[in-house]
Amino acid sequence: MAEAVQHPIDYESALGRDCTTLSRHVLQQLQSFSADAQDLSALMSRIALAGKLISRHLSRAGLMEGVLGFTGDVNVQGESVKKLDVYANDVFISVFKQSGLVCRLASEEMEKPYYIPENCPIGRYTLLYDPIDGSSNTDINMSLGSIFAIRQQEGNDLDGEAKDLLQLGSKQIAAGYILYGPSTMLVYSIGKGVHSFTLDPSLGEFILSEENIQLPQHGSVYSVNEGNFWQWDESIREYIRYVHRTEGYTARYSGAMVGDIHRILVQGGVFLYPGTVKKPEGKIRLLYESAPLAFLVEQAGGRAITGTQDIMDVVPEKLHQRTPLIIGSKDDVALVESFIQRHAQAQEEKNIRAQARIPQ
Ligand code: AFP
Repeated sequence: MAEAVQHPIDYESALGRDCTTLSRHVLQQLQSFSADAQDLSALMSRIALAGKLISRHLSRAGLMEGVLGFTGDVNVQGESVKKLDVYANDVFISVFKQSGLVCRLASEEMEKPYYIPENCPIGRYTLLYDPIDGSSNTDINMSLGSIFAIRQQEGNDLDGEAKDLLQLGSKQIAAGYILYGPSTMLVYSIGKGVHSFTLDPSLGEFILSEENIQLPQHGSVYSVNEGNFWQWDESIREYIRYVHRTEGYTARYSGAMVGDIHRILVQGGVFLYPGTVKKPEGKIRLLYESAPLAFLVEQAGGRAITGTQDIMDVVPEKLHQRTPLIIGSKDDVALVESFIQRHAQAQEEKNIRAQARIPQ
């Protein structure tokens, strides 16, 4: 009888991989144990803890009373608040209590920034976050996300207006998202590439899955809510007509941007949420949705624009500001942009002719 072939197990690399936790990864990237590096590692660990708590809650949501559905309140954006929005918002606040790290948090669910007074004498950071991205998916057991960004707090914000947050996306120290899908993943960047981690429930740890993710230059996916077609600018409608009649494009839209962006990060393509007649600035919030995702996607070699400007160059005027968003593979974003530019140019020529009374 033939002897069974022995496959040597490479314990060293298997263990190395299993042991690369998020906090260790941050320190490895910074190649330092300085106070700043320790802070960043601790910040990411707390965000990971929030992700684990929310993930656990979501996985049991259908088994518990009073977890799903609406609270009956309307948030600062005029949207009906879901019970899971409130839960997830509070989770992020609680994990930073007595951390000495984050003095202030700002989220979609809170009109004004939330202060944790005991942290403020030494807490140098602000956490901006969307606790549950894709709320409409909560009651149907579909993928959801959380989006986060960390910025340095500048000054003591004596008037409580958080004006120091009204700055460029390049002021973000770290950004990322947590995807609650078939498995829970955390994807982050501290400005040194984009890295993904998967929650191992048996260990209760996020373990490194992929380092230095590179977004393909082009992908077949376009991700947009086509129900808004007649509310878009003609340039966006022209782009969509183009992908409809061109071979090689396919539509994917989940209702939770984090899931759609994750697909694009891995496989390439473009996500769009343009302005509409009802919402000329679109739906996506700049400080805790567009800017963190733009930071991440640019770090992975992609692009993010409003249509006329890079998202990272937009200076916010207010905390809950919205922006149109076109984000993803460089070539695909450039294609959408070319439709916008061509349309703007044609419009300009038309105006000049009209002013000069030249027949159209
Ligand atoms: P919420 O975070 O308020 O649930 O909004 C989710 C979101 O901003 C984004 O994740 C989705 O892609 C988009 O809204 C879906 O909105 P539409 O239903 O208007 O397409």
